[in-house]
Amino acid sequence: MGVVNVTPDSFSDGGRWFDPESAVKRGLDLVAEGADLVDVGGESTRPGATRVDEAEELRRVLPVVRELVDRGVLVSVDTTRASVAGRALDAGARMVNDVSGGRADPAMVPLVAERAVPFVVMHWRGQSVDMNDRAVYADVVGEVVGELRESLAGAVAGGIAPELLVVDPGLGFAKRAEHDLALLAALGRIRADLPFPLLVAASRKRFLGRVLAGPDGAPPPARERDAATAAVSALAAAAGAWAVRVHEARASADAVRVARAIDEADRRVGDGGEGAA
Ligand code: PMM
Repeated sequence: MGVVNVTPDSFSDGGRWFDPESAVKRGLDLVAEGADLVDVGGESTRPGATRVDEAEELRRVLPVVRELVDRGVLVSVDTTRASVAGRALDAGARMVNDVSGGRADPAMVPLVAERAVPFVVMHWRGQSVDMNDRAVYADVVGEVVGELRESLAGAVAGGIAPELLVVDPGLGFAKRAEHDLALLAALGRIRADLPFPLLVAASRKRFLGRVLAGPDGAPPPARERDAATAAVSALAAAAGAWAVRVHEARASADAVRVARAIDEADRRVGDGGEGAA
């Protein structure tokens, strides 16, 4: 899943694809680099970000969704607003990626249920403006799994077919670096406890900056975290993730293909085929 943020202020690529033409070009480039799906968002969820209003979010997202769909791209819309999701689906988007997992807008689950499209349910503890204050856990994996289970149950109770749900641990959302790393270490357990396709969105996030920091403790800028992102993509794919959400697609697409080839080789060995003797 390639990311196109049509925002002036995303932490990772803020402002680069803010006009519709460059956003569309970016989406097409991501597909050419190996993305199967392009996620279009018009509201920054960077820690501390304040909300954009609905009209502005629509103004940013709709022309980009429409044009990418016209060019044959499979598009998801990254929004917590049911109204924006609905209009993006009308424009041809095929999936809703809601970082709040249906918690921000009570109209979201009914909308997705009615439209019967895939729905990404991310772990979320509240709006970005003060989410860092909520990064408090005694057992991060257990609490994230438990809270996701509630969101997933809410989605099913609201009429979304379970087979349309995708689950995402929400790296960086009300989480510190050690929380993100613990969640990545537990992808196998998360998959076992929440048997839905798993989306992992580590791309360029703060915890990677922390891991890559030099001796002075200074993290590299977001755009210098793509090799580390591809490393996470390989690990996530090896752990059975359904998709990785990334700002640069080529290295992650390759990483995913290598992980798949290794998995297939492993299955052949397990079947008593090649190498079993
Ligand atoms: N992270 C961002 C935005 N949307 N969607 C999902 N499903 N999971 C995420 O972790 C996620 C997201 C953060 O901002 P970015 O677009 O710059 O990565």
